[in-house]
Amino acid sequence: VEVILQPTPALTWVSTGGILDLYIFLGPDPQSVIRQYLQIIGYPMMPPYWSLGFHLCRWGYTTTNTTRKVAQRMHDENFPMDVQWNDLDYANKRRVFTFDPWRFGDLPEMVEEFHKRGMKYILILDPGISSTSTPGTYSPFDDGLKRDVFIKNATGQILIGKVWPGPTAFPDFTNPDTRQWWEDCIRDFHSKVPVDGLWIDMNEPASFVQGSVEGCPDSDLENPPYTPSVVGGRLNSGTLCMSARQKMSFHYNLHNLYGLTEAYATHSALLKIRRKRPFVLSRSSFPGIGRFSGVWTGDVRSDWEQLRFSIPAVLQFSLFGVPLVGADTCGFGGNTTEELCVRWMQLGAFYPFMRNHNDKPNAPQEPYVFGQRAQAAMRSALYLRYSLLPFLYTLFHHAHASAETVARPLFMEFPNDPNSRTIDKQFLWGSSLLISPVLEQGAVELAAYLPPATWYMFTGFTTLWQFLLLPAPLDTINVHVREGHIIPQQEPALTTTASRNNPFFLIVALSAGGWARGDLFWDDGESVDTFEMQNYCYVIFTSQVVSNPLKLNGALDSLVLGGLQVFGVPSPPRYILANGEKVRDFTYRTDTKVSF
Ligand code: MIG
Repeated sequence: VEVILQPTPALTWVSTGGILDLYIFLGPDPQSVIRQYLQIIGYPMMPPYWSLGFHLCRWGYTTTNTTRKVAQRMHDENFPMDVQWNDLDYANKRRVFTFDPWRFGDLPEMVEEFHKRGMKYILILDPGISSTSTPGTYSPFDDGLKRDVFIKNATGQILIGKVWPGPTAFPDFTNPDTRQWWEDCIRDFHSKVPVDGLWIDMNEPASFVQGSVEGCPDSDLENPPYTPSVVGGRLNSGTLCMSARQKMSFHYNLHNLYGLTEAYATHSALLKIRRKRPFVLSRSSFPGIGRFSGVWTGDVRSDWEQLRFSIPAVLQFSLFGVPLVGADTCGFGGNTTEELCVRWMQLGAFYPFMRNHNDKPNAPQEPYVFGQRAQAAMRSALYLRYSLLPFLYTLFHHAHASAETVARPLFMEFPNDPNSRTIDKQFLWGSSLLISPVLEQGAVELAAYLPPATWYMFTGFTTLWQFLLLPAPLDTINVHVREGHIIPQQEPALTTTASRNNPFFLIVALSAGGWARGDLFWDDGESVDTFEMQNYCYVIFTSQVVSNPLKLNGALDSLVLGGLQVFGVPSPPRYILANGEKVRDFTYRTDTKVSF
């Protein structure tokens, strides 16, 4: 079905037949619509805590030593980073489940080194399995043949397309035998290279030839009575023949499910092999994929327009039940500029998933390649993100448990405010943090909108509901806290492995009535189903009382509250008590009404 949104406003539906089920979610409010939708397609998975840290990748880290040096430079220059990635460079002749014996011969050792330093490692998997290696030398194909896991063409032979390794067969993930074979391939590889997650690319599925190396038969499935305006003009352009056969049906019926079925197989495999919360990142997506995977927005260009478009892209995936989403910071295609990269790292610090990734021919864009001023701006954006990770993680818990959104459009939170409806240059984290990034080249101030509430800057200064100009020099991303909310933070560190042991801090943003509320979900960050198995802590903070933990399983042991700031205290407090004792060490500022 093709659905076209008309300006009238109206929807045009074009279908060439089949059964059409329509679901209508009545809300009444936007958050309820999303929950009703996710009740059908599934609530999102809980991501591992480390996956909310910073990820660094590029196509073109051509050896283990180059890759090591990148991570080392990040560390030496004090940039927080949890995960080092490799693109196709690692693979032997670009074949998945192998690694290049010369350039990546010590890949297993490199991964162990990262692990020792509290970091994680991820690499790319393409679905295409090379079909032209000498028999007996590439077991994913040999074994796949034996187990009959590949998609067939209309006459029943294995369909061969072309991707990075040359001619390739495509696993049929609708076949349970394929999922078992895929798990075995991942298990075997993981026993040598203990990856922490997998990046599944090219899973539209993409192919460099039309349909197959032999083309496609002339049939109704390849040439239906109506073809929507797809890239290349034909349904089989840049992908497989529509008449290809999968276990469940023709590829025509399953094409859009390829990424979803691969994400499901990859998630299940990682779960069985690692027995920890899986991390999968997929390029192709379909409703329901948020149960298994995060998504990135593909090959964005390094330009200001794509920076701007990334906000609606991220917000849409929030609505689709894929809260773990982001665009490649600084842009993937083409050379970035220092200013663009700073602004993109600042915005990226508020993507739920934050990865800097770059295409092979381009100038480098790791934070440390830029001038000191740009580096300082990126470093502070990363530290800000890391300090807010307990809050972000708690939002992910609410997404997982109650279908709330993490990155949230303003209209969801302020459905009755007409101004909020059209805003796509700002967004919220949950209901309480408003992010107003710079999206224009050369800008040092920003026309922003504050929806109906009192908003606090991190300095404690307040602003009210209005359109306004915010100062935004290169080192600044504007973030406001909404009155009535308490934000849990933690002292940042260079990895989440380290930051998770640091003291917590609270920002208490009082409402005019003098109240505020917030919460913290905390667990070991990587065990499976901690919420479902009641293996977590949940603390509610209110402006009057920090509650005893509602649920306590030991994960909070040895964690300390290092301090708190209260915004909006109308007059200087006479004294402050902590556990019944007077606190000596506090200050009050008359200008900002901040007490800490
Ligand atoms: O045809 O693996 O979107 O992130 O770096 C390009 C190489 C294949 C596309 C992905 C991009 C990745 C690249 N891949």
